Amino acid sequence: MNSVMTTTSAAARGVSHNGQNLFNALRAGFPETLDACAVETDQGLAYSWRDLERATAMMANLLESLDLPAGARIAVQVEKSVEAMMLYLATLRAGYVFLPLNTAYKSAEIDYFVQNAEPSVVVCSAANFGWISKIAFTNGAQHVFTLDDDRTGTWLQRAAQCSDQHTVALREADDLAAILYTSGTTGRSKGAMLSHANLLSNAQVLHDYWDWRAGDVLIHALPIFHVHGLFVALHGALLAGSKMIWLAKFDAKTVLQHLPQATVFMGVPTLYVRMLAEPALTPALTGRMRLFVSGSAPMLLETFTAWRERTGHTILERYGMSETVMLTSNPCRQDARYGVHGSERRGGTVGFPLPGVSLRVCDEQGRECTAGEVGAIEVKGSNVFCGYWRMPEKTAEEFTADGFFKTGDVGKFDADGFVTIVGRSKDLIISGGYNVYPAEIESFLNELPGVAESAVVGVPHPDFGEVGVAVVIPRNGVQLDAASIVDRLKSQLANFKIPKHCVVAAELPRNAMGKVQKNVLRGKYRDLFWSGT
Ligand code: MCA
Ligand code: AMP
Repeated sequence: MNSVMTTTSAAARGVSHNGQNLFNALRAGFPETLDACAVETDQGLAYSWRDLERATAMMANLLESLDLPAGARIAVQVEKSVEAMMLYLATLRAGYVFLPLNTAYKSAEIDYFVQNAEPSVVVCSAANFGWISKIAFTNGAQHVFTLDDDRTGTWLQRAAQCSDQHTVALREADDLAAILYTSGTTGRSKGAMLSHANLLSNAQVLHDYWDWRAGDVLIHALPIFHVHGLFVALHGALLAGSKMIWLAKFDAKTVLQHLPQATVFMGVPTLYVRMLAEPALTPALTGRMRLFVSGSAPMLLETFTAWRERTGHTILERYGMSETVMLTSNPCRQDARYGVHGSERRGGTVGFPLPGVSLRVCDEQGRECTAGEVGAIEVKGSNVFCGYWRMPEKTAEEFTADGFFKTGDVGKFDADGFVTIVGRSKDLIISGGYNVYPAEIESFLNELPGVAESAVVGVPHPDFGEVGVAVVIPRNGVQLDAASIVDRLKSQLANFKIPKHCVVAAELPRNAMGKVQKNVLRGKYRDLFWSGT
């Protein structure tokens, strides 16, 4: 274990890599001593850097043996495991496009993603093979494999027969590395296309900005089907040649047990709220830690303050999106661009634009706001995605004439340069770090028999930060039952999207223009779970 602490990464030693394939850059971060421990799991397994190198080579050879078309998508809906992470790296290595899918998605959701992305290969759990393979083959996939979190499945059986020598596929900077589906405020989900250069440039900026080093040990407790766990956390550790303590699922007590061996932790605010609820959280546990990162959802100032009081550590909050990876960050060490404030982590803000990211706040006329003025956040940089998969019109709509991406977030700069997000122009609920789009839930609700219309709004929640409340209006003469409506939704949608409360009402509040007044509903239900804000 200690050997990892004493090795220097190849990236740190300035070892160069060929081509633009992100995998090459990540592999250049592996330490010289490949036998050192790269990943230790909560199941008691240990993987060396050599294991990562060999297994990704075998899996990449398997992908290449399938004779897939250039740019083939590899869609993956599996439980978190080191092998699932290797499958992601192998997809990069072989030069194909990784398409991760939340394990909570149900058949209607998977059906849409597979129809839209047309993956050549689908990898799923053995338990879901029946229905997923049907969807996959119906939509033209050539191969469906299984992979489970106990190191079983046809994917591993086949990979075990492949050579562990593999030449990394040459890729151009603009070639796609991944597609991440993000829901739309209207219509269906959009696939955000991220290139090797998008991901690599952001990973390198974060490597420097967060002062990653070979001696770091990351507690990896996030899912690996979204940006935070798959890119921000994983790329950070790999580029630095840092060991990961790999937790299959977040559990506050388990994280606390591992804190004394770790130096870096990343989480959404809910994870910090849950750890604060543990009496065992004391400064003694966090003595070796150097960095706690929070993002994906707004962190309440009271959580930020409570964490500092309980542990002596100041959480670093940062802000990003699937379309852009990371955009802003509070500083880890001195940021020379911001003078006396350049080393301050300011609670309630998401910090400064990262080096290489142009971020502006604009009013409705498109003029740049001055410090303190609230407006739309727009961004530009090598981290900004290549567009939405097969949606050129939608892509064009989301960019300004001068090439800035419209984030849909509303915010401001303060006089010292810190960015604060004050709201969203997009109708979005962020619940425990997962995005829930009211329009999607409403469209499912409106399809149910007897439903005339519906509205879904987000309200404060002590654990998830925000949760959905559904207000459903029956058709004339129909009796609706809220509990059975929720049951119907549960059979069709991922569990985190299910409104935590459902009300059957006579009508929706509307303004003079006939538009539903969601702010009135938010006000009405805001104390339903929590009156703490
Ligand atoms: C679970 N449940 C939820 C959520 N998670 N409800 C609302 N919101 C959620 N996030 C519900 C389930 O539906 C279930 O309800 C019950 O809680 C227990 O489910 P379970 O899976 O056991 O929950 P858990 O293990 O306690 O999960 C909570 C969690 C998880 C650990 C906070 O949601 C999580 O890992 N969140 C992190 C998401 C993340 O990585 N986001 C990054 C996105 P029932 O029993 O009624 O069925 S990347 C991003 O946003 C950008 C780019 C960025 O900036 O990073
Ligand atoms: P996603 O669609 O999962 O990429 O979610 C991106 C959205 O998450 C952003 O547009 C923001 O609204 C939100 N977000 C991410 N990080 C933060 C943060 N630190 N504070 C507030 N909102 C955030």
